[in-house]
Parts: sequence; C-alpha cells; structure tokens
Amino acid sequence: MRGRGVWDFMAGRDGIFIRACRMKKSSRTPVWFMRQAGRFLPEYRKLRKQYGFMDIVKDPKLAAAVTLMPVERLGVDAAILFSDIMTPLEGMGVRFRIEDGIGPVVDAPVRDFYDVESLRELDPYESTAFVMEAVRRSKRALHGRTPLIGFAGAPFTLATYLVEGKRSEDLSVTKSFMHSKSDAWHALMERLAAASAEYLSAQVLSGADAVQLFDSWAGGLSPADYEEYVLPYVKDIFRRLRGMEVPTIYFSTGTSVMLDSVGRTGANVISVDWRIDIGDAWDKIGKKALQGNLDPALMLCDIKTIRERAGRILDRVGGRPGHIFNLGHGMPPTTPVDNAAGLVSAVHEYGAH
Ligand code: 1CP
Repeated sequence: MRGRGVWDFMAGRDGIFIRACRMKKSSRTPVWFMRQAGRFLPEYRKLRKQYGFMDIVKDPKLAAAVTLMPVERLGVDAAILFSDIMTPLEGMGVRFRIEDGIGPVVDAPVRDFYDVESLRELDPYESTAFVMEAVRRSKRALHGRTPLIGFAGAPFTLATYLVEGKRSEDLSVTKSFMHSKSDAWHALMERLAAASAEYLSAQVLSGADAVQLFDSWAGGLSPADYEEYVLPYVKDIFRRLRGMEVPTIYFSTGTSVMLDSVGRTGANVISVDWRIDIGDAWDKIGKKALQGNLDPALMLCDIKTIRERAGRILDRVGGRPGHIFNLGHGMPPTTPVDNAAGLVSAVHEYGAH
C-alpha cells in the first residue's frame, strides 16, 4: 500500500485524540488548536525571515519541521500538517500568491462557465507530491507522539477565493455567481469537491491519521442557500472518504443557526465556534464528536481568564466522550506562547477524567 508503514500502528491510532473522534472514553480530554502551526510561534516567524510562505509549504523537510513545532513547544495532542487550503489549486491550473497581511490572491478569478471548464482535474500524487512527502516526513518525525491531521479547503470556502480573487467581507461576487449562474456554480462545486476528496484520500494513504475540511466562510450563507448550494458537495466529500477508516472533521464558523445542516455533512467530528453554548450545540448535532467553542480572542487575555473560560467549557461538557478541546477559529497571530501553553496545561489538568 502506498505510503503506509509501521508508524500507523505506533502513532497513537488509539490515542486520546482518535478515541475522542470515535466517541470512545479516554483518560483525559485531548486538545489541539486550529492554526497552531505557523502564525504565532517565534520559531516559525524566524524561519519566515529566511523563506517565503510557499517555499516552506513546498519543501517537505521545512513543512514537517513547522508541523512539529506546536507539538514540541505546547504539548498539544494532535499535529496538523503545515500547508494551506490554496495549495492543491495550483495543480488545477490556478495561479495565486499569498500576500503578507492579505492572504491568498488569485491572478485570474473564476467568473463564468468557461473559467470553470478550464480548471484541470487534480492528480494529488503528481502536482502535490511535496505535500504527500511532508505527510510522510511529519509522521516519521512525530514518532508516534501524536496523530497527524491532514486537511483541505471545503468547496465553498475555496470558491470564495477563486471567485472573489481574495478574501471578501460580504462575499457579494461569490453569491451573485451562485444565484445568477447556478449551472456554472454547481459545476465549480463538483470539481472542487472531487479535488478535495482526492487530495484528502492521498494524504490518508500517505499517513494522515485524521482529516479536517475547512469551510471557514460557510456561515456567510443563509441556511437555505447552504442546503442548496453547498451541503451536497460537502456530503459528497465525506461519502468518498467513508472507506478510508480515519476520522473526518468538518470545520465552519458562523453556522450556529444551521447546525442541523452541518450535523448532516457526514463528518465524524463537528467543529463549532463560540457563538453558541457547547451543550446546546451538542443537543443540535446529536451523536457525533464535537470540537472547538473557545473564543480565540481570549488567547490575548490574561492566563487566569483563559483558564477560567476553558474550565467553563469542560464543566459544561462534563466528561462526555467525544469532546476535543479547541478554539472556535484559528489561533490569533499575536497570541503569547505562554497563553497557548498555559491553556494546554489547563485542559490537561481539568480535563482528566
Ligand atoms: O505569512 C505567513 O507565514 C503566511 C500566513 C499563513 C499561514 C501560517 C497562511 C496564508 N496560511 C498559513 C497556514 C495554514 N493555513 C494552515 C497550517 C496549519 C495550521 O496552522 O493549522 C492551515 C490549516 C491553513 C488553513 C487556511 N488558510 C484557512 C482555513 C482556516 C481558517 O483560519 O479559517 C484559510 C481561510 C486560509 C487562507 C489563508 N491563507 C493564508 C492566510 C493569511 C489566509 C487567510 C486569509 C483570509 O482571512 O482570508
């Protein structure tokens, strides 16, 4: 089998993170952070003075080193591969760059059926071979300390960058494309879903122990539009991954009002933001594992406040199996390292069952 080896069996495949994804009981609540790799760690900022962002992403040795940094520095219970949601798009013929202070910028935005038709099918082993090598290297370097989470962008969130050309606050160009050229929209979502599913499968076959689909901007849609234009494609991705025997996680923000839809994506774990009480979220989602909920802005407060708010979430959950402690969105770039490390310790202390 491609890329599979002895590490699979040593890498905590029955450790606390994977057990929580599977809703099994464990000795304590696992904790990791979205956007823990890169961004706020001083050792990453130092590396970035020497290399460009995509240079690190495309160098498996450097990407694996950044993947390991939060495990070593913070003691989190899972590693997430260092890359970006935009990475596979290059292999579909999309030219983009990551600009400092802005994020992804696409050279020629996708605006009609012709643009959609010109997107190539992704061969993840060919055009993202460096990602698969970074997965293998990260696994070897982790040496079974924690599992490795692979990831991809969800079709809608990728489409927002492709259609708008960069981050947009109101997603107006995306929405107008979606409503006025709905045939082209569905064709675009179909292609992106196929690419994300292939890309995630390849990461699993290269050694990823779990995969997360990032749908950061899904909450900008009305519940009805989410159901019609987005949900079928998210479901399709998780359906295609079902035979792979690794847990799947669906991340979105601003979706508290449509948790019944989000709960039907087919993911094993649902990530929730801070705009809802975690107990209420769990009632709406039903029998699935739950991740997230701490407001990322708290990371910029004093450690006493962070510990107190983390304690409230753990109290509310009450040791129910299937809880993964995380933030509701990414770690803020200006987070003091001591706050992140202090939060990991707090969860390890209070979250002991
Ligand atoms: O200057 C730099 O070093 C580049 C900053 C940076 C970093 C560190 C970008 C550009 N991407 C990343 C890494 C990254 N992106 C990871 C690595 C693993 C981790 O730390 O967890 C992951 C999982 C992502 C995922 C990602 N990229 C998302 C989904 C998660 C989220 O935060 O909502 C999104 C929306 C992106 C797009 C993107 N890439 C980079 C930036 C600054 C952005 C966001 C821009 C925006 O707000 O639209």
